[in-house]
Amino acid sequence: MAKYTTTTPEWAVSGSSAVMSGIEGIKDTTVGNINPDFTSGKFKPKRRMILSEDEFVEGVSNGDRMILSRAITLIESNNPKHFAKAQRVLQRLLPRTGKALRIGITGVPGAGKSTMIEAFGNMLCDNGHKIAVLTIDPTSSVTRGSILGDKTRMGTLSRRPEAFIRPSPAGGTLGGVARKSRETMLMCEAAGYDVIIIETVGVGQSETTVRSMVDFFMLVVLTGAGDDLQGIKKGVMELADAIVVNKADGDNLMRAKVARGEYERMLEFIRPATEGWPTHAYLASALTKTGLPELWEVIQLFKNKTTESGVFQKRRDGQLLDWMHAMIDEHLHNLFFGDAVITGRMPEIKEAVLTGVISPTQAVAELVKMFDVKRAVERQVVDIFNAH
Ligand SMILES: Nc1nc2c(ncn2[C@@H]2O[C@H](COP(=O)(O)OP(=O)(O)OP(=O)(O)O)[C@@H](O)[C@H]2O)c(=O)[nH]1
Ligand SMILES: [Mg+2]
Repeated sequence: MAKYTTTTPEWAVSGSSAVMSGIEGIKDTTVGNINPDFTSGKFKPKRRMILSEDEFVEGVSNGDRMILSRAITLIESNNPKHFAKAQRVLQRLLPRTGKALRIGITGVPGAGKSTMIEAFGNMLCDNGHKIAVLTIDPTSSVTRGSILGDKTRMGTLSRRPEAFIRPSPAGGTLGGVARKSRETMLMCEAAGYDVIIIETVGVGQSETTVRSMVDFFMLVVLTGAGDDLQGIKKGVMELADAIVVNKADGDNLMRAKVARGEYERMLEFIRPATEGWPTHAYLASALTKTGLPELWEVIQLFKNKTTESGVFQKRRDGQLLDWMHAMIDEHLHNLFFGDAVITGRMPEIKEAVLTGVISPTQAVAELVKMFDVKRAVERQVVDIFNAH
């Protein structure tokens, strides 16, 4: 055991605080005072800097959490080289994906989503499942904060070997975040996680994005009649397969029951999000863990019913094609607006539209023509170059 000793340096004013000695045996690693274990080769850093494509594929397939983490980092990287490598790895892992149940959770900040995921996740792990928890928060540019926040809120879950928690990728457009999260989800599936939970705070468009990635989507709400209910956007209720009135515990239980009834009445006027599955409101408490086994039963029933009717697979197929279309849209958008000819001519064209010289329709036609011509010329140049 290292022993602390305290001394008072000679320059210190008498009576001032003492200085604690270092811990014996530990040296800092600033230049000139390198831990001898490093130089003697006794201590080797565990992580190799670069993993090969094969190592990624093998590591993820074997459920190696460290390699899975690094594969996700590769997916999140904005470096084109990393992008290409991540895509090759993902391509090879695709046959191992698609087997998990994908659950989305949304709700206002403080509704208790993270606490619920922690309780729910622990329950599922106890039942032999492997859970991956992802968060999507396109508004947050400081993900470090949310990592810490969620890891403490999901403290017990994050320490379990059967659970893997990964916060939202940093910054970027919602489109970029969506691609990264989708591919992260696939990586987790390839690593053997059989339940994927995606949390998003219900702001802006992120809940629509999560809905487009998951099989089952639930909205976590709080009690409070009248005014509070008005605050929930009807649009979000239309996306939900279940509404969970959380914090149905203690003094709040009665109010939660009332709120549940009100949600049930509202749901009568809303078209269910999933064909053949009536959306209902349920009571739960992430704190006392009541209602959670019942919620899992509801999700299982949903899965069985929609699998039988074919709606489950139909939704997944639709999601894949929508994803492809969204990426085509984004790609073409970037190609067009990033084109030097277009950016060069844009101010002039905008001015012409604003002064009524040309109509917006004409403006589009001209811009697209310029774009086409430029690309045709570029192709010709490449052909001529290749011919010589
Ligand atoms: N009484 C009670 N309190 C709860 C329950 N679930 C969560 N809380 C409390 O509500 C607060 C917010 O919970 P979080 O799980 O962080 O909520 P969240 O929806 O993830 O919040 P954001 O991630 O900020 O959007 C915490 O102080 C929790 O302790 C519950 O079932 N009952
Ligand atoms: Mg949270």
